[in-house]
Order: sequence, then structure tokens, then C-alpha cells
Amino acid sequence: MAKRKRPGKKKRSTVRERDWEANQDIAFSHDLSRHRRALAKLPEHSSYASLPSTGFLPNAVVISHSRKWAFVETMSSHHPLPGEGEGTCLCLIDERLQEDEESLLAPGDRVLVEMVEEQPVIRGVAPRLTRLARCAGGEDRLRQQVIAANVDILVIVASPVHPPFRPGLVDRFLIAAQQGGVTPLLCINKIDLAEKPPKEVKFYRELGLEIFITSCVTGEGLERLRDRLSATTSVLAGHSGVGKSSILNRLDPNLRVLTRELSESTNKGRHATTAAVLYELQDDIRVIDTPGIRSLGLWNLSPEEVAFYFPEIAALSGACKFRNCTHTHETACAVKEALDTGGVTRQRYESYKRVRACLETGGTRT
Ligand SMILES: Nc1nc2c(ncn2[C@@H]2O[C@H](COP(=O)(O)OP(=O)(O)OP(=O)(O)O)[C@@H](O)[C@H]2O)c(=O)[nH]1
Ligand SMILES: [Mg+2]
Ligand SMILES: [Zn+2]
Repeated sequence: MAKRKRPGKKKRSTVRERDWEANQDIAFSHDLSRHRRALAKLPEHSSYASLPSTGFLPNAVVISHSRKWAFVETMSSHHPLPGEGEGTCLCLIDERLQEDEESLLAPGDRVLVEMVEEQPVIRGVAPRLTRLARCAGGEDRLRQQVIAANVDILVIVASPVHPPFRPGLVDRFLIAAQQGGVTPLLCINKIDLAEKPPKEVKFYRELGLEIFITSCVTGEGLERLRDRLSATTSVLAGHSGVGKSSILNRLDPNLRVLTRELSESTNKGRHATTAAVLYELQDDIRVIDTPGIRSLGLWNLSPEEVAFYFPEIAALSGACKFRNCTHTHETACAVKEALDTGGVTRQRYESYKRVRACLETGGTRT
């Protein structure tokens, strides 16, 4: 299990303030995320007390969970569990909480745990300040699956080869990050396997996305990533096999997260990481490791809204001839004109069209 080290409150709010100012100009931190960041800066007591319908102070944070059970870390400083100090405990989840249309719990959720006949039970979930969410697949199509709750940063992890770089997935993560009020950054791992980063990285950098080029083999770029994640809560997400868990093991040598080699003999063909888990690392880093995903179904998004989440396309929309231009088939479209001059890259434009087309046909994923 991860080491426990509770960050000093004062330090955390100072860092958030600095990030907040530093991020003012980042294209992917639009008003919604600024608003949520401002909320996140409030002392925890006052933000919960001001929420009308909750009426409780959370006393634990979810580390991981299944349908019925959750592993939590208690926060004794807030609202101690009877007879419990600060530490981790396994809780039953109150069945009445299951009726919500959202996935019930996610790592990072702040919850109320009460003792019922000596059994800790989760009785309430506090409203989420930020989230990384996707559309749940299969029978649960109409539900939202929250992958991580109350995180400051989404680290989109990708690799140049093995598996190959997939910009379409990066674009979908960028949309989900903006929807959830989370600041995204892009980490290109396994750089030791390629001569240089994928060509698209240049455009993402120009768009204001922070880029980290790393290798778990040579150690390149990991110090910089560690500095960036210090005193924050983040979630690592991306395709299976890009090295998310390996990065965590490198950021904190005391951590032993299962990676692919170890699982291969017993778990052939399966992902190394099978459930999202919150870890507390040295340097005051809190990170949620997630299982690799092939595609990211977007939640609660209409085709008309897609352009809003592509900042470079949104910026040009006002110059199109038609106010309701979809930038797909119309004449005198400033976005299509910018394709020739380089203001919008072909890859991002194709990605925009794919996401839109997918939503128009009622699908959620590419
Ligand atoms: N060459 C090279 N291999 C790496 C690097 N990082 C991770 N790997 C290897 O890539 C494989 C997958 O690593 P994991 O850390 O399990 O990948 P993951 O993203 O956590 O995968 P899932 O848990 O399935 O989503 C392992 O064999 C790692 O040793 C790297 O920077 N360079
Ligand atoms: Mg993993
Ligand atoms: Zn247009």
C-alpha cells in the first residue's frame, strides 16, 4: 500500500494559488475549469458547508472500490470515525446510494463513513469539484462512469511506439478534461524506443498544452514530471501498455504497482492494471493510476458543443460566414481556410470531424 503522508493544508493552498495564476493563459483551462479551480481553493469546511443538500462533512477519501466495497483513507482531522484514527479501512457501500445515474464512487471521492454495528459503511458522497468521466459502455450506455474524482491534473500518457501514438485519443481526453474542470498535460513515455517524439507533439505544445517527454528506462524527463505533480492530485490515463504504472514506480521507488511483466505469466492478454487506485507518493504527490483504455466515449456532449472544446477551432468560429457553421461542408468557413495556412492542423480538424460525426449518429466513441 502507498505511504501515508498528509500534506500540510497551508502548503497545498499556496501551490494551488500559484497554479491558478500560472494557468490563466493556458488554452485548455477555460472558464469552467477556472471556476472549479477557484472552488477547489476554498477551505474544505466552507465548501462543504455551503452545499445545501449534503448536510454532512466527509471523513474519508476513496482509494479504490468494487460494486459493494470500498477501500478508504480516513481523515481524522475532519470528522473522525468513532474509534478510528487516521488510516485505511474497508467499508461496505450503503445500497441506497446505488440509485444514482452516475457511477457511484471513484477514487478521490470524499465520503461519509459511519459505523453500523461495528462495520464501517459509506453513507454519503460529497459533490465532486472536478472529475474525469466517460460514457459507460455496454448495458450501462446511458450512465456516466467517473474514472477519477477531485483531481487537479489529468496526465494523458502516450507512447511513440508499442503501442503507437494515437492523437485521436489524446483529443478525446482533452475534451473530457475540459468538461471535468481538470488541467490536462501530455506525457510521451517510452521515448527511448523512438528517435524523436511524434510530430503532432509540436502542435499540441503550440496550443498551450504542457508536454513531458519521459522514459522509465533512462529516467529522462521524470524529475520534471515529479516537480510538476508535487503537491497536487492527478490521474494518469491512456492506452494500455504506455507505461502509466511504470511511471508511478519510478516516481516513488517505495511503490510497487503491478506492471505488465509481472502480470504476464498469470494474466495473459489482460491489462496489467485492472482497477483505478489512488496512491500517495513521496514529494506530496497523490496520483490515481487507471487501467488502459482503447477508446474514450464522451459523456453529455452535443455535436454543436464539440468546437468549443477545440480552442483553436473555437477561436476562428466567429470569422465563418454562417453563424451556425459546423466547419464541415459550408463555404467561406474560416476553420477550413485555416487548414491551408496552418492555423488548424489537419489531424486536429479530422479529429474534430470524427468526434462530431460520432455524436451525430448517436455513438459515443470512435
Ligand atoms: N522501453 C520502455 N519500456 C517501458 C517504459 N515504460 C514502461 N515500459 C514497459 O512497458 C510495459 C507496460 O508498462 P505498464 O507500466 O504496465 O503500462 P500501463 O500503461 O500501466 O498498462 P495498463 O496497466 O495495461 O494500462 C512494461 O513491460 C514496461 O516495462 C519506457 O519508458 N521505455
Ligand atoms: Mg498499469
Ligand atoms: Zn466554419
